[in-house]
Amino acid sequence: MTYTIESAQNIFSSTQVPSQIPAIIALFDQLSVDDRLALLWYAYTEMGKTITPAAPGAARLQFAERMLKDIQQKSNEDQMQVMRELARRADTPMSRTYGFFSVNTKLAFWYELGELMKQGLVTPVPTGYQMSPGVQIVLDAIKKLDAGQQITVLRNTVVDMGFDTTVASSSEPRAAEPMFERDAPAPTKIEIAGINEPAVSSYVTAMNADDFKSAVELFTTDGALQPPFQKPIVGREAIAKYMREEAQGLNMMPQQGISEKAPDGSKQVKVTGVVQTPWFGVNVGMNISWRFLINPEDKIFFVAIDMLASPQELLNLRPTK
Ligand code: ECH
Repeated sequence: MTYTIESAQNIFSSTQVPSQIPAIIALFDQLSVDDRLALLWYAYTEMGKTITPAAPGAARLQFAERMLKDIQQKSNEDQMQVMRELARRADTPMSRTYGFFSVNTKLAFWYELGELMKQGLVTPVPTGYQMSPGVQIVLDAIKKLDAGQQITVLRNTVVDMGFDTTVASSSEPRAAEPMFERDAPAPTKIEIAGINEPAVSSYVTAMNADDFKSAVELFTTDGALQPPFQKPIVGREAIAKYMREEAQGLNMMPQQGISEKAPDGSKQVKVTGVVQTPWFGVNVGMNISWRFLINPEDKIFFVAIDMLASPQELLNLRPTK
């Protein structure tokens, strides 16, 4: 059997329940810039009643520090202006700088601004701001999501802000990613009910140890990893770079799975379980699935990571035919 990344993207697709997250982000994108910023402030303060992210620490802020200082020195109106430029992805020096930040630096930047807002040093909403009805609709939709999905919505909106540097010339190098330090060891004993696949258990063990070198060696050289709501990242080098930037400090707790063998010896494996991000630690468990396509030589050709629509979906492990 020959498989392509395109065909691999569709494995177990009949067992997938569409996530509400893209629809909510689409509604969010239709709001005005001021409404978008206000909505994020309301959603974040509302969420803060039950969960708050871990303070990012000085190392993580080194790339954002200059910009945060500049913003603090501005008038309230000018502070709002910078935030509006970020939210509408404008081509301005600050919005470009932000665009080159890694995902975690973007999150750390907003975390810090959020703290300054709580202290009254940066203004969260423009003076005289009137909320449009659309804000309430999106806010209500976000409130209905579980915590794992709520932080995904926040994360995705933060990632989308700033000038889109993928279209910019790459003369400015993307900021290197400072490490997330684990404060507690990740789970080491990996037992997945219904699954006995060395490639899968080795993958989870390596990821939980932040051993990305070993993790990528489990992939074929043309293998791909597809993060939630993203296109596949192809090739070991690109996957390793992505993992160093975005997978540090994750706790992966796969619970159960289903494996189907094809006549050529390749296997399709779907595993469901819970992942914790170092931003929220044990306080937020994200229900996810991994869909693996493993070749006859036990190498990972493709893995897609999907956010599940509900905890019930963890047990949704029907065979594909
Ligand atoms: C304020 C108002 C103005 C506007 C803004 C504000 C601040 C917002 C802030 C938001 C902070 C949000 C945070 C969100 C963190 C989310 C983290 C998530 C992580 C998910 C990771 C997953 C990993 C999956 C993977 C697996 C693999 O096997 C391979 C790798 C990988 C309020 C100021 C904006 C401060 C901190 C959702 C699912 C399992 C694909 C990585």
